[in-house]
Amino acid sequence: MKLDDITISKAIIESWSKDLVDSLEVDVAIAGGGPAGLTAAYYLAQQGMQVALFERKLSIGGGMWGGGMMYNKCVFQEESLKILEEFKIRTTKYQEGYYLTDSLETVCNLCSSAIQAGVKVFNLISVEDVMIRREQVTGLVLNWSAVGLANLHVDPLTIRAGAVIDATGHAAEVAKIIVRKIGRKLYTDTGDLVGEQPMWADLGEYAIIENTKEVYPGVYVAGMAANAVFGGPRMGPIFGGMLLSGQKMAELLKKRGQ
Ligand code: 48F
Repeated sequence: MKLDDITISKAIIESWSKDLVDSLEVDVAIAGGGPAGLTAAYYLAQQGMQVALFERKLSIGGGMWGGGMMYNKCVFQEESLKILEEFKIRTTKYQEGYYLTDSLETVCNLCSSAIQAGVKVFNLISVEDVMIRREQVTGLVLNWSAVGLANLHVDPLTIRAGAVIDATGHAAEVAKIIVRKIGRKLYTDTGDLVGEQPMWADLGEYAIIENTKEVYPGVYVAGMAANAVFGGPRMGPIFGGMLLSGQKMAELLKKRGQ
């Protein structure tokens, strides 16, 4: 059969546009496609929720690809083994309590499981603002990452969401936008971002679970963003906390009836 170039273009444009139109009103919108965002997205979709995830970069996976200092291995603790099994990510035991995965396999499996569970992933799109109605975040304001990179003056588009998850990692970008736009009103001691603490894997990994919670009406923080907002330590290339944080987020939103 002869191939028609225009049909190829039409197929892509129509199908992608439909995905975005279908995602203009979702149960949960996630900013950031690192390990925490992908894990939350997967479990939320498994619960039957409509989930859209927006990732600034071309590639999904955030800080996982490079393992530790570009050695592409990730370390996981015992508590995260069940989640790794769920994603069919293979582990090898290094010693009691320490497990290794191939970082590339880890990202690929998290991503493909999320998409196959029904998550709509939009890469190359940045969250640049939030929509607030009556002191509640009700959606995200989006633009092409390329627009920001090229410093172009192009207005964004908006989507509505029952809940927003800030899974933007160290930068905690959604929480930062809220403080910038409406002042120090976060559910932290100062109302502002407390800021992440120096590296301490043991404390950081446990703090991140505790810090995975609502940070402003309608906005929840997961992954490294949770420690950046509430003031927990960073933890480097151990990643169990990110997956456990994503899983906890899905449980929280289920309880909230989102
Ligand atoms: O940084 P990232 O991997 O966050 P995470 O899921 O995991 C943290 C670990 O990778 C590591 C660590 C473990 O010890 O500390 O850093 O919490 O993924 C965050 C993703 O969010 C994207 C960013 O490109 C990255 O892929 N992102 C950041 N800001 C925006 C964004 C934004 N405004 N809009 C869309 N995506």
